[in-house]
Amino acid sequence: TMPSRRGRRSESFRKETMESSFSAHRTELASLLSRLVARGKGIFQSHDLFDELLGDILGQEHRTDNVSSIFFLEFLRSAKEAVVLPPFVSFAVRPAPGAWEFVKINAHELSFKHLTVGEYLRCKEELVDGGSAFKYILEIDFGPFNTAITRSSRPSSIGNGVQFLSRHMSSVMLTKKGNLEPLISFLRTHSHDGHDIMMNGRIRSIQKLRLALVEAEDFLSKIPPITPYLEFELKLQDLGFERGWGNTAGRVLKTMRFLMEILQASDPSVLERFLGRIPAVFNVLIVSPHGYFEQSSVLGLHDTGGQVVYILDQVRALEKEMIHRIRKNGLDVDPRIIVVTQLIPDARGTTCNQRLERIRGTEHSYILRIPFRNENGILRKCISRFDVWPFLEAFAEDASNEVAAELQGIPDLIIGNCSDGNLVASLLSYKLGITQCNIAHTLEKTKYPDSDMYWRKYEQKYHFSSQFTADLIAMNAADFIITSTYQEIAGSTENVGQYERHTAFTLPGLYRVIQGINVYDPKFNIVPPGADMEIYFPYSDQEKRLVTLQSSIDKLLYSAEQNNEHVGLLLDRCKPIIFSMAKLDVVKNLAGLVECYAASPRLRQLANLVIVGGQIDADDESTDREDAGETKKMHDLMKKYNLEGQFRWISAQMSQVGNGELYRCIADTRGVYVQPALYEAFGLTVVEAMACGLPTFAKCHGGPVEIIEDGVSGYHIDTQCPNDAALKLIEFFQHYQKDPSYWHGISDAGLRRITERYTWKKYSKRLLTLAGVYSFWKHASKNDRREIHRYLEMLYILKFRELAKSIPPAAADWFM
Ligand code: UDP
Ligand code: LCN
Repeated sequence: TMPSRRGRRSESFRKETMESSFSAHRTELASLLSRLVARGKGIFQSHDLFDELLGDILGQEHRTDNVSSIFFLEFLRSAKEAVVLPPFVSFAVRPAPGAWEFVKINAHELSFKHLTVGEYLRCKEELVDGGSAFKYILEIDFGPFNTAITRSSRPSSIGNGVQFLSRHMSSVMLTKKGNLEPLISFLRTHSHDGHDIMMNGRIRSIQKLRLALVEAEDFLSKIPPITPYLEFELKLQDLGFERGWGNTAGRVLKTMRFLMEILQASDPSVLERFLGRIPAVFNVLIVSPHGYFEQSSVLGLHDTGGQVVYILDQVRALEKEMIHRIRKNGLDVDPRIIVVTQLIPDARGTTCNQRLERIRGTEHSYILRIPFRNENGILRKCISRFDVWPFLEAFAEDASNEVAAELQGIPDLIIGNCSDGNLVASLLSYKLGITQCNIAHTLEKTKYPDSDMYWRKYEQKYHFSSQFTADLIAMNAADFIITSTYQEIAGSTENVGQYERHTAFTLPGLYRVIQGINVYDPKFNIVPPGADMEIYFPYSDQEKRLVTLQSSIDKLLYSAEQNNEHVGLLLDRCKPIIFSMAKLDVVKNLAGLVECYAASPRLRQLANLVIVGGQIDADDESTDREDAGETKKMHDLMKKYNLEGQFRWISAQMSQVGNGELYRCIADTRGVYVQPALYEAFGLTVVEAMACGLPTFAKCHGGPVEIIEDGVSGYHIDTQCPNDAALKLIEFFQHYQKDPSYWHGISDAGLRRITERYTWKKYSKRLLTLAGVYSFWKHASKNDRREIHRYLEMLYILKFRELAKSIPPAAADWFM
């Protein structure tokens, strides 16, 4: 699914090739265009194009025999979108991830011309406003700011920005004299709590540094490598070095040799290792403003899912790795991690009304809560993630003060989460000058098709104009962005990536984005998370199994009682269970799975279905506008299909430890996990289920595609097409009935996949290395970044603020 190395631009749609290929295929082209035009004005996505129109054209094998035919097919395959304004059809074609071209064809004459991005977006605008709006609309273009680095153009290089950046930095250091200066000044600025680390004032020039390194090397190579730092601290101080190079003579020597190598002839991999090794990060600030954020009773509440789990696991792993590194650097410093989130006075039984909360499993990490406020006072309640925009600026301001007081200093790294967290991170990073990392588990624009073009339609409910503007600002402000998968950045050969969807788009009447982001930007890095192996361990690990929880899990699954926590009944305990767990929102599509199961008599014969998610008896306050509809849908489906005896719906389960055992109990029935989401950027439950040894089925587009190898460590299903999913499940269970070892084969392979790739230890090592490299890059490119920061400031103040202001305030009695 990851695009191959094979030439990217080679198949670019040049005019001559296009002319000859179109004229060789006039009939097909004419038929395609007339069918599109017959549908009238509108916009069509590639799946509509393929499924209904192109299938028969593409199906004809014999056409692939010459160059123009190959080209024609390639054109059709890479057409992702068509805007029909009869008699014209304008196509957005994507020969490779991140590479877009636009062609407008007259359906009658079959004449065509290439369009610029702006012209193509104009066509979309015409669809919306009938061409009546002003011709001159604000165009936003980040392209001109990012010219300093020549980028790779191989799709396979996307998501490995750090490698590319190190190469760029070392070649610059080699070619231009004086370019080592930034490295020296970077090392010299290192301090902690007012004490110098790495170097003191004695080393003023590169010349001096070289000499000092030679002398230190000479000295260190003569003493035993295990000699502790304290024993030679004074000697090194004399030469101009301070603590931070290592805790023993051997380690100091190694770090110094890396630097000597860089000074002589800089090799990118050495530079990356050196920068990842030196102590750069002591204090980390993680920002996650919206929703309930706490440790025991919020999972499965609306807007609250993977992000909370992800951050808590991330903090634990990061703290451990930071302590480890700091000790090895020979420093006696405790790292601190602070997660800032909203303080919610009406906490509804959670701890979200406490200002400070220690994070379990850590020594020095806290949740710090700060209320949302405006001129009416402090907001008492938790509001939807779609409504937070007007509160964020004041939140950032308060956070900067409170964090400074907590830390008695400023953080070295700030990590934003989701659109709102990343915006706050951008404001703080700008104000404090600290390295900014963005994480956006799912960008909303991808979840709601055409939500950019038809933003007005969604505005009242979702305020996407604020959100998309915030996203643009944050992704351009970030020093680096980490994603869980390749798909998140640049999709695949067939599908458009989440960030890629921000390359060019239009919000008609508001502004038009010519270049929002470039997926080849070296700021992108793939760093996949893991699952906590203490909680999600395999069902077969009998000694570790939580026997004490099993009787309550048994009741949860099978008791006859019908209440707030569970409805429906499983009569045949011998059947395997099809299991799924998620928030009950539209995108997670739990109801879709229920319907898929309900509509297949054969599947109902073979297995039971268990769903965990949402509130069964939802009251108005605990659900948001979207979840309420899903709750009703679930109840309706149960009635419509009469699922009694085969289906159990269990409300959201808050205990991770309990859920771990639940996955394993499902595995005991030789069941499976199904992740039916319509769109999934990553899917922590997929990793959890696989880590517990459950064969897992998940969507064939999006993040899970990279986690699961289809047919080997699990299965890809098309969740848009319930029939496909049902058939694959039926096949699996039939296969298993004939050959019980089949289940074990998939289960074992899934488990192996997780332990090889998806662990928090790997994650935190990588993240800290990135923090080192990008901090240096931020330092070295400070002057070049001034222009883009001014541009961002303008976008923030002139656009974002106005948009956020227009969001109707929460009810007045929600304030205190
Ligand atoms: N989860 C849970 N109880 C529930 C629903 C979900 O504990 O009732 C947990 C689940 O185990 C997983 C997280 O919430 O750790 C959901 O993460 P995922 O990435 O699957 O989805 P998200 O909600 O973040 O989109
Ligand atoms: C984190 C996720 O993974 C998304 O699925 C959620 O929608 C988002 O947070 C909002 O809470």
